[in-house]
Amino acid sequence: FKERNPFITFVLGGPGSGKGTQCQKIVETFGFKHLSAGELLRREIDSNSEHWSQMLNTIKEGRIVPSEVTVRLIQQEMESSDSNKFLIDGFPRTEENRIAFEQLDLVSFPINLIMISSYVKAHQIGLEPNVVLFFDCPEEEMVKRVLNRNQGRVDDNIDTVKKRLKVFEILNLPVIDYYSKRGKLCKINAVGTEDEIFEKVRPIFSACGM
Ligand code: UP5
Ligand code: MG
Repeated sequence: FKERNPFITFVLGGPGSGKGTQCQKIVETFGFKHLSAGELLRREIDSNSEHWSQMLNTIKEGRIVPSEVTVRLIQQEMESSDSNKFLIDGFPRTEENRIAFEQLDLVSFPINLIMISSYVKAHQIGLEPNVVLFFDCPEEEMVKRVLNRNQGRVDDNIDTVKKRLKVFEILNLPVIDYYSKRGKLCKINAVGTEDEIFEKVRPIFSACGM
């Protein structure tokens, strides 16, 4: 049973700090299932799902979509994956997000999440991450990267980037602080080439026996 423990990594950092880029490398090297909360929300908007226009507005304003929406999407992805190693990229953004995830009701889930549920019960804990990565990047570098990206994201413009940075500082830094106090935070200097940064990421997972 222990062998099947889910290994959950939260990947945090400001807009353009390189979360998605490093997640891809982690997937290639360590074979995790990558779940980008922002990607899941963008997909939801593109499929014209319920409340898509409100979600689009929220993202354009750099604000945070209600926890129940994001948690449901993450939950569905975990549910339909047969992996037990998850990289959750860009989530939790707020203390409220964090608590909503920790309190996930897993009882109604099919087999692989029932495993998580029994693990949670057996260890009398909430659904907590094993590791939290934080890509620490100076603001001017993040702005430069986002504005250079050119992939047509509605939030990649200077006005929205400024708002995203503010929301990151006010709402996400407390989450990062929380995990730092719990000894789960791996803070990585996100300046350098993609490969240089990955060489700081690699030992974290190697040390976990991945
Ligand atoms: N790049 C990457 N690494 C580089 C390096 N070392 N040197 C030079 N360039 C580098 O990288 C950004 C760009 O920089 C790319 O062009 C890359 O090639 C280059 P990327 O890896 O994409 O950075 P990332 O941190 O993933 O940036 P992203 O813009 O995706 O971060 P955000 O956190 O802003 O975006 P996300 O998609 O997570 O969220 C978008 C919005 O969705 C949020 O603002 C919010 O409105 C909403 N949201 C919620 O409401 N709730 C959630 O839980 C999640 C999102
Ligand atoms: Mg991203």
